[in-house]
Amino acid sequence: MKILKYGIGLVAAASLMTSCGNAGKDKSGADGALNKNNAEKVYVAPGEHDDYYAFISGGYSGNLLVYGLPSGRMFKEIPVFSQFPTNGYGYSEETTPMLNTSFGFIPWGDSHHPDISQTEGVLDGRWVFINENNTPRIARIDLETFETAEIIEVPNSAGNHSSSFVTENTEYVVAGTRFSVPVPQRDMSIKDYKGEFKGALTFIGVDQETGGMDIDFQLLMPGFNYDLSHPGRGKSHGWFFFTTYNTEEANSLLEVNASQNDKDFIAAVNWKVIEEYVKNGGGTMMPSEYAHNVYDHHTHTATSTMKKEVRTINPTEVPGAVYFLPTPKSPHGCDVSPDGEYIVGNGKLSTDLTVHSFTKMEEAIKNKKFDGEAYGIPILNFDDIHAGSVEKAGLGPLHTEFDDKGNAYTTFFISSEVVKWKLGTWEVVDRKPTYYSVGHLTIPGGNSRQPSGEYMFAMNKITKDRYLPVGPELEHSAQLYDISGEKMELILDFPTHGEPHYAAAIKADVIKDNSRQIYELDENTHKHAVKSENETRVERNGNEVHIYMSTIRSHFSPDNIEGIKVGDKVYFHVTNLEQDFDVPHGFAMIGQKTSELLIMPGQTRTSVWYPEKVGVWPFYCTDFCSALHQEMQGYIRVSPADSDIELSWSLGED
Ligand code: K7E
Ligand code: CUA
Repeated sequence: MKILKYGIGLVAAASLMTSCGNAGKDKSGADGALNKNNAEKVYVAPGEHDDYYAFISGGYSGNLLVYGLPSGRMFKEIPVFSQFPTNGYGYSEETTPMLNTSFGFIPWGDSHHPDISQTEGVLDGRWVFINENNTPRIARIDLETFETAEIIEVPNSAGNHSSSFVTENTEYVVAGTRFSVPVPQRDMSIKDYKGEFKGALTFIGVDQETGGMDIDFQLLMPGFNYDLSHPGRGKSHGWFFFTTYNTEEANSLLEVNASQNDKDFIAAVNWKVIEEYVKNGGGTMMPSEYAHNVYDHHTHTATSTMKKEVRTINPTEVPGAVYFLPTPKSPHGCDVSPDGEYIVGNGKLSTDLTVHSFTKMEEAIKNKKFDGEAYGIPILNFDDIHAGSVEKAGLGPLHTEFDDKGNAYTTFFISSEVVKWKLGTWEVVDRKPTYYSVGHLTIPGGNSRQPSGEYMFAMNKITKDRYLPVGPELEHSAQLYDISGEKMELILDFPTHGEPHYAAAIKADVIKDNSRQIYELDENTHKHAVKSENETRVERNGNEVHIYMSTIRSHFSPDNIEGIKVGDKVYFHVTNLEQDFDVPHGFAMIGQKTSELLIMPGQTRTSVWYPEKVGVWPFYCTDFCSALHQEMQGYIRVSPADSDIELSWSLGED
C-alpha cells in the first residue's frame, strides 16, 4: 500500500512539472540560456539609462509600476487606486478625494490594463490610462508628473475588465463590464439573470488639450461577460472589438455552465456610427451616480464631483452599430494587428487561435450575410469572416501582441509558453517556455500601428523556483525576450509587484525630456500654501488649528508650537519651499493616525492630527534630505483641554 501511494505521488509530481511548462529544464541549455552575450543585452551600465519605460499593472496592489527595459529595474510605484503611505496618497487631505466613489471612500483597487495615449495610431506618451476592476473606474496618469491626474467611476458596470484601451487618436478610452448586472440596479432574483441583466460598454471621451475624461455614452449590451477589448486601427479605425464569454448567460458554476456553447462572440462595435447617432440627439439619459475626481497640479488638490446621469444606448436602435463575430470557445484576449486587418480571438478552451478578417467582416456586413441574431444583434457567419487559424498552437491561449515584421506572439497559460506565428500564413515560427503559467505579454507599442521589434516580455502568474524563496508567496515573475531575430531568446528574469496583468511600454525618448523636475513655487495656488518662511503661522478657529508650515534644508518653520489642546483638530499645511530636483521633505507626527506626508519641491500637502495626550510631542522629516536631515525636527506642546496657554510658535528663538 505504502509503495503504491509513493508511486502515485511521483506521477502526480511529474505531471505538475509538465503543466508548469518544462519546469527546471533548459536553465542552462540553449533555450533558456543566459549566456554572456545575453547578459550584455540587458546590461545598462551604472549611470546609463534604459531604452524603454514599461508601465506594469500592479494588479491587486491597485497601483502602476514603472520599470526600465532592458534592465528590468523598478523606478517607481505610482499610487492610483490604493492608499499609499509611502507618500501619503489617499491619506493627505489633498489626495483623499481621488479615492471617492458612489460607494464612498474606497482605499483599494484592482488594476489590470494600462494603455498609453496615441496620436494617429502611434504612442504619444502624454498619458497612461488604467482600469480598476472591482469598483469600476478608469484612471489617467499624467506622464509629465507621473502622478494620477484623474479617476472617473463607471456606472452600470461590474468587474471593469475589458478596459482601459484607447482609440487611435485617444478619442476614447473604452471600458467594458466583465459581469453583467441589472441596469439600473434593482432588487431581483439572481435566477432571473437571463435576458434581464445587461453588459455596459462605456466610451469615455478624452479632451485632447487637458486629457479630461467624461463618459460620452454607454452601450447596454446583452448580459454576457465582456472580457477584453481592443480598438480598430488604420482601415478598422472607428471600430472596437470585445471578446465575450458566458453567452449562455449562466449565473452559477460558470466553469461548467458558461462552457456549453461551441462558440462565443467577439462584439464588433462601430463607435463612429454611434457617435453620429449621439450627435443627432440619440440615446437616453439615465439617472446614475458616479464620481469624477480630478487632481490639479497648481492647487495641488483633488476635487471629487458626483455625476448624476449617463447617456445609454440600446444597440438595436442604432442600425450598423454592433455585430457579433462567432469565436471559439470562451475567448479571453482580443487583439488587433498593427495594420488593423486581423482580429485575434483566443478561445481559452480551444487549441486553435482564431483570426478574423476585418475586410471580410465589412464585406459580409455590406452583403447583409447574417447567421441569425442574438437579442436583435446580427451574428455574422464564421466562415465568411474567418481569415485563418493557427492550429494546435498550444494549450490555454490568452493574449497576443505583434512585432514590426508581421509576426504575432501568443501566450499559452496551460502549456506555459509564448508562441510566435506569422500573420497571413498562420504558421508557427518559434515557441519558448515561460516560467511559469504566463498571462499577458507586452511588446513596446504592441497596441499601436508601430510596435517595436526589439523586446517582448511575458508576465507570469506563478514564480515557484525562479527566485530565492520568501515564504508561501513570491512576487510574480516577468521574462524578457530578445525578439530581433527569427527565434526568441530569453535574456532576463525580473520580479514585478502585485499582479502584472498587462503592461504598456514606450521608447524612453518620447517621454523622458518632458518629465517634470519640480513644481514652481510661484505657480502654487494651494489655498493653504506659504511662499516663504515669513508667511508661516498658526491660526486657531474654535477647536480647529491650522499650522501653515514650510520646509527647507534643514528645518521646519515653525519648529516649536505651543497652545495646542487635547480635543483640537490640527491641520498641518506643509509647503516645501525647495526648488531643486529630487529634494522632497517628509513630515511625520508621533501618534498621528494617518500616513506621513512626502512633499515635492514647490508642493503643499496637508494632514490632520487629533492630539489626545498632554505632553510635548516631536515631529520630524522622514526623507534623508541633507547632511543635517537628522536635525530636521520640531516639538508641539499639548496642554489640557481647559488650559489657557496662548497659541505661540517660533523658529530659532530661545
Ligand atoms: Cu490578467 Cu488581462 Cu485581467 Cu488576462 S487579464 S491574464
Ligand atoms: Cu527634510 Cu529630511
